[in-house]
Amino acid sequence: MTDIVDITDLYHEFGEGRLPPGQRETSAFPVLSKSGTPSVSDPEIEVWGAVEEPTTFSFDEFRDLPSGTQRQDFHCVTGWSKFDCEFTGVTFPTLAEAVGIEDDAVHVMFHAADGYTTDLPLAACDRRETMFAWAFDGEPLPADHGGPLRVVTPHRYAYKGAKWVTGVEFLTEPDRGYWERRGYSVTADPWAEDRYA
Ligand SMILES: Nc1nc2c(c(=O)[nH]1)N[C@H]1C(S)=C(S)[C@@H](COP(=O)(O)O)O[C@H]1N2
Ligand SMILES: [Mo]
Repeated sequence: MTDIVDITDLYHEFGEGRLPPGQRETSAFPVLSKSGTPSVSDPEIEVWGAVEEPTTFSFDEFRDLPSGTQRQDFHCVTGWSKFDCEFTGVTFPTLAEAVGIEDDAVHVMFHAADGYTTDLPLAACDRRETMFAWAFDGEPLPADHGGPLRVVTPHRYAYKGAKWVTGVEFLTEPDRGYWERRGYSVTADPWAEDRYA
């Protein structure tokens, strides 16, 4: 058994309560996808842009990076929150260290197998709770929830977490992802109720 790092107290940095304003707690884990579940079996993860070593990882190579399990909460912008999700994977800072971020990188675009994209300022995603996860509650991540590999962002609304992630692009100026182009917030802080731009 590996240790589980409990980061469910991260809300102290952002707000008063563990349940962000306007959210309802649910024990279910609804599925939200823009266009169904693509079939992905053995993803490659390409990392490019403002990095010292642009790298394409096979899924095996990716899982060989230092990894761990965190207990974290999940906040969907449509109003539900699920507490105590256990995700196993690689943290964003671990990936960033593996490729080396260049000084002029300020923003990140995540790319996914269904054509989904989502963006975040580098400072907002270069945090240990931003994880590339392949297991949920000790089981391989279900395909509907982004398996084999997805991103999770417990400090941001969940649309910042690309399911079926295939690419991480480091940008020297901001660009907008799928929902961000359609009026959703770039910052997406649940405790500030940053739902819409
Ligand atoms: N690739 C991809 N990632 C995605 C989405 C998507 O449509 N495609 N939907 C986002 C949205 S809007 C939410 S709320 C969460 C939902 O994750 P879940 O289906 O595991 O609950 O995934 C996010 N990541
Ligand atoms: Mo969502």
